Amino acid sequence: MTEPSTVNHGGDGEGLPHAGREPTDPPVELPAAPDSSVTPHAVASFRSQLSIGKDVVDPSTWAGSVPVAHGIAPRVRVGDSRWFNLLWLLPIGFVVLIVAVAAGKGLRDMTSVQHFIASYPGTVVSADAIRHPGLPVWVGVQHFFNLFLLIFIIRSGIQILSDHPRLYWTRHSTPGRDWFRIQKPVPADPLWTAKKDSISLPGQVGLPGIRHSIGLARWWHLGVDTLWLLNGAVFYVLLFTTGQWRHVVPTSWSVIPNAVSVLIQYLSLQWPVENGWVAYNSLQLIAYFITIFIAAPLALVTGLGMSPALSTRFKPISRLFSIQLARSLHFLVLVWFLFFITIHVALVFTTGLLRNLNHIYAGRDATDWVGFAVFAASMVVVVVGWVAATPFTLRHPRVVQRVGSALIGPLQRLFEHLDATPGEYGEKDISPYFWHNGEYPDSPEYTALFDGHFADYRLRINGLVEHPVELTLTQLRALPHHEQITQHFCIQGWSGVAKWGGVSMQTILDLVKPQPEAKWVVFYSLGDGPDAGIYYDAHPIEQMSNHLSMLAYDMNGEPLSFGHGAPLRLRNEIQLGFKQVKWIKGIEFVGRFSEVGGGYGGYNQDHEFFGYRQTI
Ligand SMILES: Nc1nc2c(c(=O)[nH]1)N[C@H]1C(S)=C(S)[C@@H](COP(=O)(O)O)O[C@H]1N2
Ligand SMILES: [Mo]
Repeated sequence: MTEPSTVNHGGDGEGLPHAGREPTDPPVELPAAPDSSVTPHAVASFRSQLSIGKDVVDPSTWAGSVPVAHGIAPRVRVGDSRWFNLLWLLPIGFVVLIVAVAAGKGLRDMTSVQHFIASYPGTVVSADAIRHPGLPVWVGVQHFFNLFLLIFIIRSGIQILSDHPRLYWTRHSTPGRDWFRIQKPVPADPLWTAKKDSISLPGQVGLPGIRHSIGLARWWHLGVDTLWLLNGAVFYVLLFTTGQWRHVVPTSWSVIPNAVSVLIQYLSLQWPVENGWVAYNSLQLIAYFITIFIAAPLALVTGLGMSPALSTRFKPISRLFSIQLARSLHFLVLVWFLFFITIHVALVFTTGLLRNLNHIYAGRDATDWVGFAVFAASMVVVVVGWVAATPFTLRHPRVVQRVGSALIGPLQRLFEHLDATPGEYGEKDISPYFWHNGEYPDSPEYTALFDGHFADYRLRINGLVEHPVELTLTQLRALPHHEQITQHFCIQGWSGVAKWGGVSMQTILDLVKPQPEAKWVVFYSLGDGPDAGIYYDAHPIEQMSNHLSMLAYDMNGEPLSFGHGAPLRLRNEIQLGFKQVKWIKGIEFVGRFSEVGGGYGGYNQDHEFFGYRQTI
């Protein structure tokens, strides 16, 4: 294992200059900082309670030895509380197919339909297509990268879904209001957590399969996404600069009757004569067009629609296009891709395999085995990549974490500079149900504080500050009150709106006066993480002066409950839920977080390979 204190994970001590208070903000009347007994020793005592994570994943001890938990067959809600098991679609689909074939054959016998097929044979062949037939080799290369990258995107996407195996239409993730689930109904236990709700997947289906491995799955998903989008961008550019777009963009409305004609021909089992080298049949053309120009961009847009930073900054958009709508649509894009891939592969194999493979893999119109040979070689790469991905991830999770972070990190860093203005959500938007998450504190220290109604609670703030302080809850409540109604985005996928009351982090900054060297603010919890060592998380100091960064002691007008973090928790609304440390006991200002804990910027970063910037 690497010695954490010597590792520099990206030099994040060199953060951005500390953004101070905005000159337009009204001055805050602060009581003098109370006399403090906080010593550098107190700081060290927090750090010594952290535990560094491991550098390999052992599925049997993973995430606090979370046991394997299986999901259930996918179900869709019909009406208020009836659930339709989607496995029924297999027999139903089979019957529908037989009926459709019978109908196709019946139609084919009708003279009017025969006339229709004669006038719309199925393919629109333009003069231009005849002049420029064929597929250049770059299409084949990009097609390969596209399919290779999609394997990891799809597998890790399913893994991410299995971490909160339910979908909703509104931002409220209310149990029973899910429209889709691959998990049993939510149990009645009021302290049931989203982590307990997560399910395991077979290691060769999910990536990496084990339960609650979302940190690693997200690096695969977001990291490979950047490569996939790059490949797609190159594809778009080449498509339009070479004229190849004519192969995949319908240019006349006659594609519609032609597509209907193709469908009838397929269903009647007398298939159309294909010449994909010149032009695809209209049904195929429409399917390619939807995949390239609708589904792929929608995958990006719906993906970004789940970002806390973007949603919090662009609230009017996210009001309508909520995280859960985005997430549901993102899932439907996956369904389209799976449907497309199945039909596409089936038809490639049944409509002249060798010729089709020569077209796409060898850029030539022939019926020999050349294209097949290239295809077979590329499939070896695909199979090796597929089989190796999970074992590699479990053996080298830090590599996955670093490479993923290198690929998507710059974009996440960019979104960190979005401050969000308060407002937009009102009392009526508050969610009827707000999931619990994380590991509850059970130490004697916490229990004693809780039993004493937190009379003995002290928030210690120290590190690189001019005025280290120790604050009681009464003193915290005496500070200027800040309230915000905001949406919480858990990394696992659920969301909820709540009203938080407490102290703005700007007030805390004004009170303790960070030294110029302070770049990161570390929040320590009274609770442990699932393995060992206390839960903590580091935030860039400039985000602490954002409008929606605060310490909350109230939730929805009541003192914070045990489950939601009593007596004090963090809110930094441009970041995901796991960064909102609950049951806070201390705040330390540091120059770089590589010296804290395992050195990756938080408990989940050290132990479960999350990233320290999680704006998406
Ligand atoms: N101390 C501590 N804070 C924590 C966690 C935890 O396990 N321990 N879980 C985090 C996660 S993953 C989420 S989504 C939110 C959940 O907050 P809630 O239970 O109030 O919904 O708390 C965060 N803060
Ligand atoms: Mo979370």
